[in-house]
Amino acid sequence: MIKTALITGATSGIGKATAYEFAKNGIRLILCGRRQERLQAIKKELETLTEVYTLSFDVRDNAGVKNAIHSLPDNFKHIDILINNAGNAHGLDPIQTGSIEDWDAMMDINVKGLLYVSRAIIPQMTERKSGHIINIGSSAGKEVYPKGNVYCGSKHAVLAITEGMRIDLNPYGIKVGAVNPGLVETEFSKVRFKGDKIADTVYDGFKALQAEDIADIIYFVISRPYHVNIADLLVFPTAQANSTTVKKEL
Ligand code: NDP
Ligand code: 8X3
Repeated sequence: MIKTALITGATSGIGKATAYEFAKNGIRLILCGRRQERLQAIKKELETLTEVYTLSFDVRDNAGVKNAIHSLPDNFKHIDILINNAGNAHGLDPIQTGSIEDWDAMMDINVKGLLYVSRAIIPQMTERKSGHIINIGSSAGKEVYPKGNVYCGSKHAVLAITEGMRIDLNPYGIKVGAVNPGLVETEFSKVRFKGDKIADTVYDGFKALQAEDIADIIYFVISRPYHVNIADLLVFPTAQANSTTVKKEL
């Protein structure tokens, strides 16, 4: 039977690459993000491969999230796979000078947004006693690095919430896991550094992970047999040993 996946943050980077990978494999798609034009363009490209529906909402807006999920047409209402991917780092500052606006964005999007989307979808999974949820964490959810404070906090929260989901949803046979990448070359650094030119140098001197590498892994995770749940996966580019050790050739 054809499965349906809802991907948040599908307008760019890891979410977009996952949409392409899933489409190649015939998975019906619900693509989410704030940038409507991008969603439409991706839908147009992928519609030759699979059925695609787009939902434009900000994950920070719980009412908007609920309305969007509620508005799904019948043929997209049954969600088998949820990829909680929307998120970003905002800023890289020591705690004493950090921006409250950046902190709010990271906690509201990476943590609360993930919760809002999950809360809107999980009840249909518990009712059917089936489903698969993948939360995109980060190596920043496993170790804290200088000036990473609140972003690392948000991703540590994602890991704790993933574990909590896995425990609570265990009686329902729902799979829950986290995929935690190190450095991936996406629009992530442009958002983190707000377009500052330092954003263009983050991936210089080494081969960073590409969004497609993570999409491959996500497809691998969702295509295992039912009895296999990849609960927690950490992936670095070969040049990276941990958050602060990256072999660069400049
Ligand atoms: P991108 O900046 O390329 O993509 C981020 C996606 O999140 C966009 O599609 C964006 O869509 C969406 N998004 C951001 N804020 C909101 C919001 N308020 N409401 C709805 N959607 C939102 O970054 P990545 O692909 O790299 O990041 C994806 C995930 O991977 C994030 O959770 C990130 O923390 C994680 N990650 C990234 C790593 C990296 O090095 N790049 C490493 C480890 C983890 P739109 O703006 O259209 O709403
Ligand atoms: C993204 C990886 O090292 O920029 O989550 O925090 S890092």
